[in-house]
Amino acid sequence: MSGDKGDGERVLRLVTSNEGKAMEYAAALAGISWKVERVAGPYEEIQADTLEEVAGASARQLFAEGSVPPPFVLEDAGLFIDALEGFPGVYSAYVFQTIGHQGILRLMEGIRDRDASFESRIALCVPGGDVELLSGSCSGTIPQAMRGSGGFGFDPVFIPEGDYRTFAEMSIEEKEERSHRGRAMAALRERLARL
Ligand code: ITT
Repeated sequence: MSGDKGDGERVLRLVTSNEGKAMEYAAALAGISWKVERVAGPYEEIQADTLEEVAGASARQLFAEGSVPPPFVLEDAGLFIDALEGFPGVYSAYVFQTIGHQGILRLMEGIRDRDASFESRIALCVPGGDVELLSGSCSGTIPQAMRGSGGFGFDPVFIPEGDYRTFAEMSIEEKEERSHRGRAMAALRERLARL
């Protein structure tokens, strides 16, 4: 049976090129009855207008290629800034690689509305090839300057609602309790318990 190593332990593959993301999955999925195995090779991210389309289409493509046996998960996430009409959104990876968090702060110079949200869409490909989507989101604000050295990506420029610290100033557990990914991973844990 796919996902069963033969000794009763079930294996979920996590496909990501992002080390920080992989660490968050390892922390959140420790202690469940699944062994999480990272597949570090990049997959071809399908271009689309929404995170769910990107995640869903990428997972279906990966299943069709047959290189990663299901069950596996991949995730598309992004930062959506209200005053920038949702930018960088689905372009977050590209924007992070090009202008980085300094670029985001520059774009936000002089803008009073600092509201933003982080969104996560996990695509779970189950044995047989069906793809299911699990979501998580986190509202917050963009600070005036970057703060903190933890986490990854845009973490130094995002303060979750109800807190005063950026994600980069939190421990991995504190970020998980509040974050888009933490919420999507909680839904994933529930789903895996029924798989
Ligand atoms: P994979 O697709 O290989 O998993 P990626 O880095 O491209 O890795 P995403 O497309 O999901 O991951 O994320 C797009 C960008 O959004 C990513 O480069 C980060 O800069 C940013 N991002 C996503 N989740 C984040 C988080 O929890 N904290 C900070 N930045 C995040």
